[in-house]
Amino acid sequence: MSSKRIVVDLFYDIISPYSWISFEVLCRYRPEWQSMSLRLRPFLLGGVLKQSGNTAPIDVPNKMRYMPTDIQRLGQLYGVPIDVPMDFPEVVLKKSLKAQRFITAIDLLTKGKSTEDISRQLWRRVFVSHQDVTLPDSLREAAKCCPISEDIVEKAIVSLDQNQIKDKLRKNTEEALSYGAFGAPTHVLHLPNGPQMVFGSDRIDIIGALLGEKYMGPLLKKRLNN
Ligand code: GSH
Repeated sequence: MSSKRIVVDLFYDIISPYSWISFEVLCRYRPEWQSMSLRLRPFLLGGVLKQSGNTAPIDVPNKMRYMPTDIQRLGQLYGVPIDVPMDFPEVVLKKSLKAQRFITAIDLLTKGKSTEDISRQLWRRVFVSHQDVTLPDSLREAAKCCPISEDIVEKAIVSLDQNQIKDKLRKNTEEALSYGAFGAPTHVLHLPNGPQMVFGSDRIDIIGALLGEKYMGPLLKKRLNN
């Protein structure tokens, strides 16, 4: 493999608990997988499901009943403190549009420096402390837990309905769709022989294999060679 790093786009939405799992595992592997250049790409899961013709999990009652248990199990196995809220269907219906636009704005305003922090704090609000992520004050609260200046936060809040942010989020969503996205998390590996799309937080081992890197489990436990 050449020494040039391979861009791995993680397209995610904070309404998707599976995206949080992928995000945390890939952030853990970022210093370990030297060939990977991880790019965090907020998109709109609702748009992806609709435009790909997929059925939203919320429209499949058995899936919605199964998901909390699956997520709880995965959270423990992957070391991510997810606790699916009892009113998850209502939370999904409230949508993640403002939160995703806020991440997009923070990403642009901090040139990517605070994208990881703000995304994690918004996931924590939905899946740990079960708090709102739709109102400006909720977004401000999330940002208080990150090293982001108040000035930047206010600029981001003001820009939530501006075309630059709306367009950027739409472009991310369209780009993911163009690589074949139908849900979240969607990963796109920009390999020398062409892009490869990988769906799901349960495919990190496949991502490692495609990059030619060693996967040592979700908790990145290094095994001793014997
Ligand atoms: N097996 C995947 C994983 O473990 O990550 C499931 C991911 C998943 O169900 N994601 C939801 C989705 O996009 C959003 S939270 N579902 C669409 C589908 O599965 O077709």
